[in-house]
Amino acid sequence: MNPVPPNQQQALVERLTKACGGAYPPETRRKFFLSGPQWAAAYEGQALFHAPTRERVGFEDIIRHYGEIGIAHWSTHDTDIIPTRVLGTEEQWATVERVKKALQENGLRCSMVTTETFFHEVWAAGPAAEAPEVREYAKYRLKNTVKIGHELGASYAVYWPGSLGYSVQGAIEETQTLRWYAEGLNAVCEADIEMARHRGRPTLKHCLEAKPFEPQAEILLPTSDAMLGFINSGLLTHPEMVGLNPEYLHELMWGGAVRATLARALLAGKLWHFDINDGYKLKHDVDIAVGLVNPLDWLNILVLLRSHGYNGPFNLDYKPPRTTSNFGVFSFSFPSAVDRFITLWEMAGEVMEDPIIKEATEALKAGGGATNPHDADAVTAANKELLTLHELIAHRLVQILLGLHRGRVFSL
Ligand code: GLT
Ligand code: MN
Ligand code: MN
Repeated sequence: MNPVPPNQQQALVERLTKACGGAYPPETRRKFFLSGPQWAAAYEGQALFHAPTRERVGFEDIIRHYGEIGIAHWSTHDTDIIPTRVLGTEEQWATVERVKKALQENGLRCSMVTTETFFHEVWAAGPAAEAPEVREYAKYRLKNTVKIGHELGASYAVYWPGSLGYSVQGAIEETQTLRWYAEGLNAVCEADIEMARHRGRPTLKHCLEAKPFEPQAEILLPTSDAMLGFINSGLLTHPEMVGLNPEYLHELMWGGAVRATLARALLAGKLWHFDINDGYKLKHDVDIAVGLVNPLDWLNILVLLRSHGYNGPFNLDYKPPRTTSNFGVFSFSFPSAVDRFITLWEMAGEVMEDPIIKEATEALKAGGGATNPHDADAVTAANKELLTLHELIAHRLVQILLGLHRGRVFSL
């Protein structure tokens, strides 16, 4: 192939994107409770060892692009849109007005707001540091975010306590730090009750997001399960207002089975918000777009969520790779992430209706029939042949994923 000069590269990407096919129209995409984070689209490709590869993009452009793609909701950190030094000032409210206008003009709604409690140097010792002034400042920041959330019509607030931990042992006392962290959450929940009453709106759903490592070396609430324990520890004055925002990759990072994490959150009635992406077990937070690494796992997860009627947001918390250009972020990366999600969602519906999986599942549940329940050998013999259906179900799921159940074959 001849070299492709720079002025022909976008056209090539567009042509190949079209050739890929499988794109849903924006109207279809809008039917899903998908949200596009401000920070995901604004990510410039930088990392500890990486310089940025993309130019800065502001919220007005991002919201416009999301609108064109058909991503119906938008989420943001306070400092994604408002510099730290002007938080709480008139300038903040002027920016909030601009956000409202952009959302309205492009047919989007703000679903979630989150407080940045990890980037600025004020959080060097975390959001629940020893110094009372840091903790007061944290409370102020949380309340201010919720205020912005109400103003923008959001229903969810997310908290990612990635800086709640330590890098050197013994420097902090864990129980004390967790108590202080709970005080921050209590303050924001109590303030939210007042704000909601004042505005005649429901309180926000306050969702904790876990990540097992990064940026602290050791993290006090590293998993969604740890957070469930924390919510029920008795430290929170309003545990009913606090739930979870698990992130797919964050649960995979510690080696967990994400579907099982979600199942535990569902049973606890705390699966309120879900950050969707992909990546690898026991690696750092690579935030790859949904379905690019573990499509079979994703299919299974969506079967679980669909069968339990999960109706919260699916937040596209991934980072377009640093090899993707500014143009590629909106022309290819976001649309293709959304479309893979929709395809997997529809496949999950097909799995739920599949007559083979249905019959196999029912047969397994029916067992082999009456036998002496105190006799291990008799119980084993009663359903021995049925158990082959476990592997058959797994095979059928892969068939559905690969389209083999519709006659797609190779070299037959
Ligand atoms: C940060 C983190 C994400 C969280 C964001 C919410 S911040 O980008 O890596 O997983 O969802 O605060
Ligand atoms: Mn996340
Ligand atoms: Mn992540």
